[in-house]
Amino acid sequence: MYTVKMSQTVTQRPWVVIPTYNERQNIGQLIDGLLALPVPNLMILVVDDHSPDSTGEKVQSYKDTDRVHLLDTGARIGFGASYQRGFDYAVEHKASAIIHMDADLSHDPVAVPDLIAGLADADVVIGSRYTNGISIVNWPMIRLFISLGANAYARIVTGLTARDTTSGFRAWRSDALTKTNYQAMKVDGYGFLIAMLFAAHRNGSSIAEVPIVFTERQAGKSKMSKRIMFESFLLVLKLRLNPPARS
Ligand SMILES: Nc1nc2c(ncn2[C@@H]2O[C@H](COP(=O)(O)OP(=O)(O)OP(=O)(O)O)[C@@H](O)[C@H]2O)c(=O)[nH]1
Ligand SMILES: [Mg+2]
Repeated sequence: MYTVKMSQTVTQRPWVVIPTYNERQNIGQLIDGLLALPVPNLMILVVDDHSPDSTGEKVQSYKDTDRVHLLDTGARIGFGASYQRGFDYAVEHKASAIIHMDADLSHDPVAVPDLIAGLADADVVIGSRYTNGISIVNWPMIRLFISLGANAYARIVTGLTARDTTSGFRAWRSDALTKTNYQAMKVDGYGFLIAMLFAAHRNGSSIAEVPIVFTERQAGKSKMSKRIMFESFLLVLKLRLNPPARS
């Protein structure tokens, strides 16, 4: 049973951080879904890499609600660097918890309260595609094999026990997030997500998983490249050989 005091502290000021590049077709539906949640104090930060499709302008159309913030990075700084900027922003705004998720509606906002509730018992909660069998809608078989293989590889090499080490849908207690020293990580894409989880594991943060249903994007284009996948493969080896110092 959750202790009321603990969950109240964490739920006081949660921020959702969403990196975007050309997500104009998706971002409105995502923001609407988040604003409709029974979490009235949930704050939303979109970190947009100055998308040419004017994703930023779409976010700005929500300026009447002070719950939606836009951080325009001014150029394509990348997924990992956008998260670094976004986390800094949320921490500066005294976030009690930080949730991060993709903009392409693969991550259903309806799961956000479950992730936040999980923080009563854990420092990090992963929205996991692989804790309840396999909960993925509309993925080609090859994509599933690559994801399962990447997860098995990351677990074996790093010693992480989570089933879904590359999920981009997670909730963090602010102190656990800060303790990862995420600013120092110089990796992009899935590698950034694995590095953060590994740092949390090394710091002794408790990591839990709650099942989510992941749905393949319907609109817009994927930005994750083979280069990013290869970099992530190398990063996992580097983490094993040269782990970050414990804090
Ligand atoms: N700010 C910023 N966001 C990015 C960048 N690349 C990807 N994103 C965002 O990161 C999230 C995940 O990217 P996706 O392209 O959906 O990657 P993915 O989910 O691994 O791949 P798919 O399943 O094929 O869509 C989305 O919200 C993207 O808009 C980038 O260079 N900068
Ligand atoms: Mg996606």
